[in-house]
Amino acid sequence: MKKNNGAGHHRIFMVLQLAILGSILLLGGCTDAGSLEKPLDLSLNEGFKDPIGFYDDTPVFSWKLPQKIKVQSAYRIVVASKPELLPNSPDLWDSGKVVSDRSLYVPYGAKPLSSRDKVFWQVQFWDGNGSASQWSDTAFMELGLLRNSDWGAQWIGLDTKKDSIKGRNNISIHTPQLLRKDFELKTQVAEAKLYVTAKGVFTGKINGKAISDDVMAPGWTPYDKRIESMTYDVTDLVQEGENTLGFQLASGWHFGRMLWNKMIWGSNGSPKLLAQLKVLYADGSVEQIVSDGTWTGTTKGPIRFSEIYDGEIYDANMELPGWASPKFNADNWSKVETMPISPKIAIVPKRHHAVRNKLVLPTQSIIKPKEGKAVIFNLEQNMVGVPKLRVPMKKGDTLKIRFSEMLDPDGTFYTDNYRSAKSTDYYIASKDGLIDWNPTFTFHGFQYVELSGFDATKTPDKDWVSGLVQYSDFDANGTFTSSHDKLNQLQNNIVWGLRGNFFDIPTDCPQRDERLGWTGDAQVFAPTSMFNAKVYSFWASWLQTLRESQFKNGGVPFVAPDVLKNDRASSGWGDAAVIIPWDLYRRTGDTTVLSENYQMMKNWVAYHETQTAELISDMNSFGDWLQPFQSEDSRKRGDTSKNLIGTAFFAHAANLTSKAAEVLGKTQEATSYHNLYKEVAKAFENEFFDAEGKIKNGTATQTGYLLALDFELLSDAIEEKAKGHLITTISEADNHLRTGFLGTPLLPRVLDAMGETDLMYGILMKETYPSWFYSINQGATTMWERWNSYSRLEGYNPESMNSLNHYAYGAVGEWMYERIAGIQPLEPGYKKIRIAPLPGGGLTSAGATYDSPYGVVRSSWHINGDTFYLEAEVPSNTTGVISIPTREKESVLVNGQGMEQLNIVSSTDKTENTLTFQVSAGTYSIQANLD
Ligand code: RAM
Repeated sequence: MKKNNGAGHHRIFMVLQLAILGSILLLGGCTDAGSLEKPLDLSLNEGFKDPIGFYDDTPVFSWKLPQKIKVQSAYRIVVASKPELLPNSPDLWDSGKVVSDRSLYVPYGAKPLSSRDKVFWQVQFWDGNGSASQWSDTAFMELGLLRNSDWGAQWIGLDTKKDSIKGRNNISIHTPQLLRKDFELKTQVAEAKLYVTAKGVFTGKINGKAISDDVMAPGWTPYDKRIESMTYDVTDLVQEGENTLGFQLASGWHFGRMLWNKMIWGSNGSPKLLAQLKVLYADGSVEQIVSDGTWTGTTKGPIRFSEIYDGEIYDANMELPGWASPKFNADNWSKVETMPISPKIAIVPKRHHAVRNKLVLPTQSIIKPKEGKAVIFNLEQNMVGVPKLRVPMKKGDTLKIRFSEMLDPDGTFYTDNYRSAKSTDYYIASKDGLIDWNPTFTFHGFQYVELSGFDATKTPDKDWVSGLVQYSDFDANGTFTSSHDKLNQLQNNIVWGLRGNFFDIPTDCPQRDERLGWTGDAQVFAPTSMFNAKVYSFWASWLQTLRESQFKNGGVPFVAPDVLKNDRASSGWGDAAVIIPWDLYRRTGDTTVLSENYQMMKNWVAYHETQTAELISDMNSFGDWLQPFQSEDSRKRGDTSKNLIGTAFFAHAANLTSKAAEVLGKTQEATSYHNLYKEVAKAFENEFFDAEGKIKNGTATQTGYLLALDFELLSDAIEEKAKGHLITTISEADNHLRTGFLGTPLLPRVLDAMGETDLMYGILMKETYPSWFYSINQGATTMWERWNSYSRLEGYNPESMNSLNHYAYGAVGEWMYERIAGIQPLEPGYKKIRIAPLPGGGLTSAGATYDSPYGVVRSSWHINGDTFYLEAEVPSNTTGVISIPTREKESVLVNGQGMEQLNIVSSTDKTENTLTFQVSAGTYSIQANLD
């Protein structure tokens, strides 16, 4: 398939340059290891370490320098087909010694690799004095099946459509199926790799043992264009002699009733599996077992029903012991139907990590309602995933498992906000005693689990229920703490909002009959997510989905994958197509994310233009979605004019596209997009701002001013005046925010840039509605969709569109890291870092750690009396600019020494009362008198 759009060309060009440079600089036969400590943390592309089933045949290489090293002056990468060839005889690629401080995203400089290739690599660097390091440990990667033609298998499955149940809107609900195949392996096996995917979702076993812990694999992509495959190393599961492959297959997203009961991809046919097991024998011969017409299947397994929104039904009486092992009698199983692989749908390796069980939350307390036999288990944390049950039951009884995010004041379940999602599981017991179970092909958003139907002679125990927290398999990337409990709770809620909504794709909510990749939500939350978790590959993958979902006319759908299929776009939502690539580039320094998405960015700007008359936009918009105190007729879209919003985003999109063009070396395009930005900005100012800097032709909202100021759309004189009006709109709101989805992330950025940080602290720490702490005061353990989703006084928001796990307002996390703690990139990828903490809001301490592409950045401060203390860490191969809140240069000590002694040149900013100085990589203990 045509991969990565423009990225290929860009890379090939750079590769050539590097190859030439490399060969000039290669010192003959110089593979000598130096004495400096070796480079660490070798990774590929968006942070993959020793991946198998990798997706990219021309990867980019990254490494980190040991902490002591300040800068890199040169590097050398060697790549070979066998580890023993390294480092001296790399048969695939030798970059040669390249004089460069680049330690991230260095393109592979040889011809593209092929499907299944396994390659090994090492890297060595030279420091600022020209001393060489030892060679790194050997890292590797193995490619998955990159092309449809790599598959010898066929799609297989039972025709479950013919006896499917008809659900809402006459949608077919398919019974999950089991598929199996017995096979012989003739001699000792050296290695076995399983390549597998599904139209639907699957779990697999070999000889009775699970092939992986992945949940809901292969995940969710635009299935009419691309289906991702998984690669598993199953060497330890196969054996000489008899073997069995067994799979469970269910509808998942592919055959699910997506939003408001639409069947998008699965209206024809039934779920299907595609599997290919490649066995390498010890004697060097190869054998493949593929999914084909020789497999058999049954729908008579224990999972009777599975649906993402509605839940799962499991009948233990129908368990088939040994079904995925040899010697099982499958005589009454049916032959599967087969379907060839279509050339129109690319089957490619998954390009980020599948969902997994990431955490286990225990029950904290048990509630017994006054009436009825149900018992409620409270995890005291709103989460996403499935319950893990160890419950005593009586043979033949049905355990009913219900979920809710919060309770009604009378202690009963609040489930109005699940809307039509039944979100209920059932387990039918086959014997007396403890059952051990969790659902497989559904997930829920919940804090409370209600059980009924258990053995009533037993007293409910907390051990009966715990929560398996499921999200895409990434690690944490940063930490934020402060001296303020509610601020810490807010950080916690932001992280839980992230965990709850990074379920293979970025979703708006995880619990109701929606759970879709809303583009607007994604664009506001992406920066904060990058601080908190290693989600670069997650986003890069979703951007591919976004590219594939873009309409021919450049419009970008409301949600991606696009299940609405209405060819409609919204300003502020479709802008995810430009904002996210640019932000990812800023955070990582990886130009690939720009080259991959540049065409999409251009197309989106072109679409903006089609929605304008004389550069003023009339694009449809969800507006400043869910703005508090909006007028009655705003239809949730807030009071900011949609024309103002559309025009502002048009200008901003042109501006970011211009910046991307510049990075990619497309100078002419950079100029023309820049000119477009300026022209639109001018039109914007004329249309929406009067000579006094006040909004005209629409309601003067906080968000209207924020868009104009953050996107830099006003001329200097008008801008100054507009700032004053912004402050007025805030003070008229008693220093509360009045922003919805679009305005909220801009509020801290703009007030900070204006030097109004005290005001921003005030807004952040407001306890009353609307504010962040308000939801915390009402008991929130996650971010909520609305500023007033629930209040202890008034109960739930009467609207059923009321998710209690919605990350959008968590966008303030960016400011918490960047300014309260004080870690910001000054150059893409944190090559140059600003450490500028901002004491305020009565905080006596705050701090963050952030694992940047170059290594850990730390900024942690506290105040003791009149003295300010800062611990700062600037990673190797970067430089830092530190700003501290003092003007008393003489009072400053850096690692115990005065600045004069250290020869540190500093500058003072009188308006901000800060002292600023440059540092090289290292750790710094700083203290200073506060002004
Ligand atoms: C609802 C959700 C979602 C938002 C759209 C416009 O579906 O609130 O987060 O983006 O509306």
